[in-house]
Amino acid sequence: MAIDFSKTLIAPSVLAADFTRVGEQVRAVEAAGADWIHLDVMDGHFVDNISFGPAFCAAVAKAVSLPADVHLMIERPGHYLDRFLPTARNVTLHVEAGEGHLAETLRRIRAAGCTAGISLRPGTPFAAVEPYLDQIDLLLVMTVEPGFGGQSFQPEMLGKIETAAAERARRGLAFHIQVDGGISAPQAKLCVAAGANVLVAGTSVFGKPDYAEAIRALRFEH
Ligand code: S6P
Ligand code: MG
Repeated sequence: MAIDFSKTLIAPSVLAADFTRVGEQVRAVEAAGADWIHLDVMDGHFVDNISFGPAFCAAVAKAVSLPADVHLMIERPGHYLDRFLPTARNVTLHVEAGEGHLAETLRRIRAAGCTAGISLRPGTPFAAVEPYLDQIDLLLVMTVEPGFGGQSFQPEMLGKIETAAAERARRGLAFHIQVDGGISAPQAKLCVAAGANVLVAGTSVFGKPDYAEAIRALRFEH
C-alpha cells in the first residue's frame, strides 16, 4: 500500500516515560493521538547506555494497540532479532552495527511480517545507507548522537533529510523518513519541510502535562 507522506506520524519514545507507571503512560499517549510507540533498545556497547530489552518491549506493546516501532541501538542486531520480532511492527537497526549481513537481517525482518528500517548516526554519511534504500520501509535519520534522551537537535541533519527525500524520489522508492532526537515543535516543522514524515518525540511528549496538546503541537495542529 502506498504511504501517504503528507500525513505526519508521531512516535512517542518510551525512554522518556516514567518507568514506574509505563503502562498507564503509553495508554495515555495512545488516547492522546500517537500513531506509533517508539522503543529504544540500548545494549551498553553500541551506545554508552543500557535501556531495556525484549521483555519490556513486549509488555509495552501489550499495553497498547499502537504499532511498536523498535529502534535497536545494539551490536549484533541479527543475533537478537528473533527476540523482538513477535512484538514489533517495525524494526530499525543501525548501519554502523558492525554486522556483515545487514541485508540478510533486513530480509528477515520483512519475512516476519514487520517493516524494516535502517538508521544512521549524525556522523555517518548518507552514502552508507544508499546500498540498502531499495530494501527498507523506513530510514531513520538520527538528529542527535544515539544514547540518551533529552539532547539538543542537530540542525546540520536537515541536509541529510533533504538528500534522503531527493534520492527516494529519484529512485522511485517509498520508505518513511523518520527523525529522532531533540524534536519539539520548531524542529518538527523544519524536519517535515525537509522531507521527514515520522517524528520520534520523547521529552517533548512525555515531559509535557498534556500529551494531546503536545502531539498536536508536533503536527502543527491547534
Ligand atoms: C537517542 C535517543 C533516541 C530516542 C530518544 C528521543 O539517544 O535515545 O533514539 O528515541 O529518547 O528522545 P528526545 O527526548 O530527544 O525526544
Ligand atoms: Mg530512538
